[in-house]
Amino acid sequence: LTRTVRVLALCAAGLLAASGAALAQTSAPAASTAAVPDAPALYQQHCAACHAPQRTGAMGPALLPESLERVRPAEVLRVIGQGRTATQMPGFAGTLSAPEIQALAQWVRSPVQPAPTWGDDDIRASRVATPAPADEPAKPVWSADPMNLFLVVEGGDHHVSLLDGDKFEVITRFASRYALHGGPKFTPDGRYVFFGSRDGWITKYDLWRLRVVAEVRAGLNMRNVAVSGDGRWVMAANYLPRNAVLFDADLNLVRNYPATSLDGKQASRVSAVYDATPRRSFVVALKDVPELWEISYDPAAEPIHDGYVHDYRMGESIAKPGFQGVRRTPLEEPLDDFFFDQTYTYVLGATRPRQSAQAEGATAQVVNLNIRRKVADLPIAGMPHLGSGITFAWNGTTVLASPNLQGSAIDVVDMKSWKPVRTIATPGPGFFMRSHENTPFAWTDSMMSPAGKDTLTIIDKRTLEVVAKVREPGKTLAHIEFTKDGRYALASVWEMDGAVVVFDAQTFKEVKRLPMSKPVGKYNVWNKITRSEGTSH
Ligand code: DHE
Repeated sequence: LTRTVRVLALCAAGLLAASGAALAQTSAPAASTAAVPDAPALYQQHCAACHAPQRTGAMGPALLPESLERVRPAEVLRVIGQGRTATQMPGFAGTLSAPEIQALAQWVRSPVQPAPTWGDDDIRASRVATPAPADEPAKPVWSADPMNLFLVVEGGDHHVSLLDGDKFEVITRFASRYALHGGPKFTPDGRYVFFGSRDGWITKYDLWRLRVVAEVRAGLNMRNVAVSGDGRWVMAANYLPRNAVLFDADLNLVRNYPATSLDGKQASRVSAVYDATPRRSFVVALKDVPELWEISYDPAAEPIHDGYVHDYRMGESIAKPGFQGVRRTPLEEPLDDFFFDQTYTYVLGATRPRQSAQAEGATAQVVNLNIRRKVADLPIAGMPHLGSGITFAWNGTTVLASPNLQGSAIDVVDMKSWKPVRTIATPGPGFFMRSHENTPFAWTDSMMSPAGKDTLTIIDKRTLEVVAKVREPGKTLAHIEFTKDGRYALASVWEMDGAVVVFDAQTFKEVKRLPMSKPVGKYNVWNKITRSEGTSH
């Protein structure tokens, strides 16, 4: 776990990079002779103008313990002292003494007192919308296959590139909110996309007109967003505040769901929310409370009151919670990262080791959403990254293949018996795995390992054997996504001066390379909206 955390911290380095932010400079250097630097006063004097008085972020990113969790202390010191190039975050080494910088770096990791809040009024006040003029034609301003577009999230300088997936050319590149995380989510027609940032911003972007349509800040520290299969609803999962928030498709607040246990006594961070289109619901995992939530957006679903209530009219195996009501599935252990089978009956979830527990290893579990209980334990050692898993047909059954954040392996599990069928060795722990219906191969990275981070391992889905490796020596090579037809696999050179590399999915040869600034992820419109079995949804 320590190594995992260290690598994640490396990935996240630069949280202080204030995109578009300028820290307030004062003309007089603060006294460097003070015995104990007054960090709160220094913060208000030098940082509050951009990062907000309560450190919740404004033009600059939030500086809360939750936001800084994944940034190394040395990096915080470096950014305060030297600033960040290509942003408006200046260096303070000439203004503040070393002990003052040290004190500030330490203090921004302490909880804000009183704890910052982000209520319904804050959410509503943060919303900005720029709808399309009524006389503007509703058609793309570019010529390309609208179903074979890729969005590439470039974490290096917080931009997004829109890529023509046939010509592999950039159609446009635009600035994003600071530190997007999780996959952008598309409306079912592929026209609009919603991005979520770690600081809680949701951005709705019109891919046809190449414009931001609306933005809202859903929370102070967010995990991800989901868009309903009918394109009418957007839900955000937050760590801070501890809630899930429902919006309409124009990002107007609809309902705020505090993530509390049924008795109201325990509040939980929300790990993630996903859309379950065939069920017409959102499924929400709570990190600290052993419950899995399902919230229906089916207008035909009658409202029920919250709780562990069975609908006796339909028997126990009811699938539909009431419209916008919370149906809770009680669990033994909270779920973190999770994944659905292709029918959306089962949730396969990983349980992260508790911080207090001594490397007991993660367990993974299978929950049947219809009967609303756990039906199996998945015997996977290490830390399976189920959210990045894929499914495919093998040997008369359907299997799940999942990367493992701790083990140097891909775990393959039979989805009928829920038994492991193979452990495929890789050069190191990996984060992402991808395939496509039209290719016999699955690709995975080993980006969590210093030795294997430059290698993609290609596995034959028919034999479950490794058939090839693709390398980018000394660099991090990770995160794959296929074109609409499955003919090409696009991978990221995850460096500041990185690239998206296009590989022929049959020969594994490079066919094109597009320079990008740390392209953390890429997302194909068609594969996402059709819920391809080879990619995340
Ligand atoms: Fe992610 C997706 C959780 C760290 C890059 N990551 C997700 C999702 C979850 C998740 C639940 C699915 C959301 C979705 O797509 O809607 N990620 C976590 C963690 O719990 C973890 C391990 C620690 C944390 O503090 O968040 C974590 N993630 C990272 C990183 O360090 C990565 C590598 C770099 C970064 O930018 O933060 C990272 N996560 C990603 C990416 C996706 C993602 C690129 C989307 C993958 C996709 O193809 O759909």
